[in-house]
Amino acid sequence: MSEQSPSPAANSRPRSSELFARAKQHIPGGVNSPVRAFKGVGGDPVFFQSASGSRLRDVDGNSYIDYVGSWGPMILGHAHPQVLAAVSEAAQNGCSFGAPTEREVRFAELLCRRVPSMDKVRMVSSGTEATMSALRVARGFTGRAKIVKSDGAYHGHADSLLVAAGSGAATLGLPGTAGVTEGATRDTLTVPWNDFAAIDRVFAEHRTASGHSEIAAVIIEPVCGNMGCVPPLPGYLEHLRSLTEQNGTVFIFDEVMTGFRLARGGAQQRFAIRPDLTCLGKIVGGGLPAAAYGGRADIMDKIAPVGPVYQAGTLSGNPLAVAAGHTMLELLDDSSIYDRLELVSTHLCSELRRLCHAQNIPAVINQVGSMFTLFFTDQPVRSYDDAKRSDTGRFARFFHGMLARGVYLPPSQFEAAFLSAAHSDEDIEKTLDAAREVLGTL
Ligand code: HOZ
Repeated sequence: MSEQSPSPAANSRPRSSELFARAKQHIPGGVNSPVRAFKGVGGDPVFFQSASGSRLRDVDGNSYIDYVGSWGPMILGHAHPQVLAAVSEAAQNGCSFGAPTEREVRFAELLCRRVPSMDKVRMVSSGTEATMSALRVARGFTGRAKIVKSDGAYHGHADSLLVAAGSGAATLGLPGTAGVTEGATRDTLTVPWNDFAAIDRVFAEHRTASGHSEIAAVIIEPVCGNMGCVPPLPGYLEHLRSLTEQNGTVFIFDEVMTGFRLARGGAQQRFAIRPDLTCLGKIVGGGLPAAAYGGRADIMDKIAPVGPVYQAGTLSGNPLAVAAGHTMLELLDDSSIYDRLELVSTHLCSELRRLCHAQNIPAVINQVGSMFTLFFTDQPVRSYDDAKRSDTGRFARFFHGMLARGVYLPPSQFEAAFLSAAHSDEDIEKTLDAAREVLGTL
């Protein structure tokens, strides 16, 4: 694939627009997942043809430096040759057995070595399944019903979690979701992210007559990525850990985005906090549909067929997905990858900050490792309410200016951008050149 970025004038997308019109005839909204429809920024989505390293190529022949990375999995860049080879080798032996394989055993061993809090792990096919199942086992283990999530956090689209949800629900401004019954969300409690007093209050308010907590689980994204990137305040994760421990509540890290991205062992390694259960997705499948949940053996042993909590899946532990994920995690064993990701992301974000400042454009750039978001606001962004106060119209103009200059950012203010190991210094300089021009027009 050519590494040439097209000039703005050349970056038109008639074929994408034609495909979008056709797609809308037979696919709801023309897309298979809502954020992709560009409702958050306006205009027609880009239809892609191929990808390699840090670059995407669309159906009109335009090339883009990619900061979406398939929403997180492509930490090594697109079409990594070793990952492709592993998938094609696995495919020669059959695409799915619906029965155990040696590959799954080796993968489970690797995951339990790599993720600090993981004694046992169960493979599933999507992040939604991982969080839904983790909550079910937390309820089965504790015998309690209530769960707590943060406003603006997104943990997939299971009914009980579509309350004050981030990601696509935030992009479309949907506070709740039609089709989800009151019964399904009755036991879901929400608190503002990073609000110490609010979580204390929820624990104080939900106790039985004998004083026991009614809360089965607290589920969090240790660094929120679905309201844009919003890190935890110092001490917040520690506070949640000790509160859940005191109350016999299962503490769940949804590391679908942060797992193997923020450190070799995920956010829990980076922040040195041990959750009881961890949900994994995205990188764990190496770009194929795979996810997992795991943690303390005494909790995981409640799952069928050992225990009474039922959970199953025909494609769980799929050999192609496991081959891709295993190869990617082996490649990520090299800590120098994380060192460079940190360095390059920090450089990109501090230069973007400098450019905004030079143009007198109020902006906050939140960054943790290779996850970041630019919010057009003059106030710190520490919660979903803060994120919602940023200038989304300006974000949309910035997004389109960058797109026209060959830089593909997440098409929503409420999604994190991701850097990959394949982004070269030249990619970063081109991105900054584009940003300088676009910011000048805002
Ligand atoms: N909800 C995903 C990111 N937070 C995006 C899904 C997609 O469009 O692929």
